[in-house]
Amino acid sequence: MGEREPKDRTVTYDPLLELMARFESVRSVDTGKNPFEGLSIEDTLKKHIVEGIKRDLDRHLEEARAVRPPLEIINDILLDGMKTVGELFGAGKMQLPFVLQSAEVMKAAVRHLEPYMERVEGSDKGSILLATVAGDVHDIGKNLVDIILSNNGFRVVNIGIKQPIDSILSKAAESKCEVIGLSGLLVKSTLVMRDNLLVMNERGLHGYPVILGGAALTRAYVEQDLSDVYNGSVYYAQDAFEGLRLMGEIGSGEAPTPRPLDPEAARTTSHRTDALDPALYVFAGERSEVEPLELTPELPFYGARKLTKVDIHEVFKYINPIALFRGQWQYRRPEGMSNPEFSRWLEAEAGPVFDRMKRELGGVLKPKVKWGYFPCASEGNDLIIYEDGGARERLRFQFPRQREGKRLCISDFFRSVARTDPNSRDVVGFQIVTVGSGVSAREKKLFAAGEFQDYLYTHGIGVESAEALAEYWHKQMRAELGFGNDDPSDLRLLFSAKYRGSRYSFGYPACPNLEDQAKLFELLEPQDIGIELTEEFMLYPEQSTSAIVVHHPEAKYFNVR
Ligand code: B1M
Repeated sequence: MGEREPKDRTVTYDPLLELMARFESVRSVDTGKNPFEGLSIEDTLKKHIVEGIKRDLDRHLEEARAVRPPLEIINDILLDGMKTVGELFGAGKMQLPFVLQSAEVMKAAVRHLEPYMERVEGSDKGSILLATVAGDVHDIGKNLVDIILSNNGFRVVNIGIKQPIDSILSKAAESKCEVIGLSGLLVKSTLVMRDNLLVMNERGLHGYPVILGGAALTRAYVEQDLSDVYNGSVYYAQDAFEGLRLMGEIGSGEAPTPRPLDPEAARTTSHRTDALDPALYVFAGERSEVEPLELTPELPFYGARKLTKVDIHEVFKYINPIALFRGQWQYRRPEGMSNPEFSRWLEAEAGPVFDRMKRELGGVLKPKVKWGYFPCASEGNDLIIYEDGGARERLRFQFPRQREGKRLCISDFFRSVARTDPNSRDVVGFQIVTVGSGVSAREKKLFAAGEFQDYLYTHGIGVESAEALAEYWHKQMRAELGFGNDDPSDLRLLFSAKYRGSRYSFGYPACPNLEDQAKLFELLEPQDIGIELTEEFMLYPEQSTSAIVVHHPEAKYFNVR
């Protein structure tokens, strides 16, 4: 991976940057002069860290080593640089990709110094066992936490994804970790975390402080419900930096007590495990006012087809830059910057990275699609899928209905069984797409090599390419169904679903039952394009996604609660 020196890594030049003032006068970018000229060795090394500069790092570390022991270089100089990075990030003055670039330099520096250090027990600021819980395959969130903690002086034992509590506890004991950190993105993972805490109680292991993180968690759930369940201390970390703050506080013996919640906030941040409780869904009763269509599209063909040759550059056109830049790469609009200014900044900063990544990953991503159409009819909340000819039931989906408001349910968009016969069934589409497993292999290598910034960039492109392929193929399906001409000409409008019908993914709020993936597999049999369903109804490769395609013009995203 070629070394890239940063341009201006900060978004604005406001007073907070005075933290970096002593580096300002010698910015490498504009002057072409030696960026370190006139700086003490301490400031030189801090500049390496804060500005993420790898060039000449080894030489400067050797200079420092001539006058200071390596451990002191790490603790007093390099970690101080990382502290500044954390402060800039916390104040919204530095973006995550640049934080990762600083972490890369930190890691490279520690690697350089390690051979000269004796490993002193307890020389780290604290230790944490990190795992993604059983049944959950999400790696990136946990790995970002690993990068931030380990490059800020903590010892991290990262044991990977899908970890049962037994291995979490035995590895924590074996590696003498003080804290346990659990991550998970699935709604189900929040229940697994609860079960894990109960096991720890039972085994008298509540001496471990536990930090929990992941998108399906809420602060209220952790700091109230789980705090009540666990006999020890349990904390919620919204992001890696909150994890860092918590580790600091736990390590310094300040043993923070979870903040008491404002009762109003607790009411509004209700927990999402209700997404798993069938008792909370309405499977019968009053229908919505959606009228199925009198004239439905012709079945384009019956059953499933596959496409194994897709031009990846065509797929790239369907990547939603907002989801990539803000969602995956986590660029944030700094306070005081207007939206148009931020868009321009993003275009200048993230745009070239996007172009580079497209070039580098073009050959790694292997897009493949399986899709199909089936005769169908609704019966209450059920959607019945028929065999070819429409006479015999093949399988049925049972969708939940909104309890309030419009009382929507996916089956309402289809003609009812009472009003159709085998010759006049409605039509439903299904799709499943993948960009293959090559990108995960590449991510692993980048992470292991300490190329953290490219790790984040690569992961983001990988998963957003899968989403883009789904968008692209949904467009083809609208054309096959006969209403492709209704599509907007501006591709960007596709990202806000400005087209006829909708693509609903199982596990998302209108059809939350992840187990329906098994029925989709029965219909599409995507194993021949390399997609497998795990026991927990997740898709392998990770960069895959599936959906039910509904043609009704009123079908739009909705939440079932
Ligand atoms: Co999908 N997906 N997805 N998806 N996806 C989720 C996870 C979902 C929550 C969306 C939703 O319902 N609103 C939902 C799961 C819900 C459930 O459990 N039922 C979901 C679903 C259902 C699915 C599919 C099943 C849909 C389908 O195809 N039928 C499918 C499954 C894919 C598979 O099985 N392989 C699928 C597919 C996809 C894409 C491929 C298109 C894409 C990438 C998925 C991936 O990353 N592997 C995708 C995306 C992008 C998302 C969302 C929108 C974003 C996830 C993400 O990349 N976050 C997600 C909804 C959401 O999170 N808002 C969703 C960025 C990542 C860096 O954040 O891991 O949260 P995160 O880590 C953060 C913090 O949480 C925190 O710090 C990190 C850094 O700041 N943190 C910690 C995490 N762990 C921590 C530990 C700590 C401290 C902090 O201390 C120990």
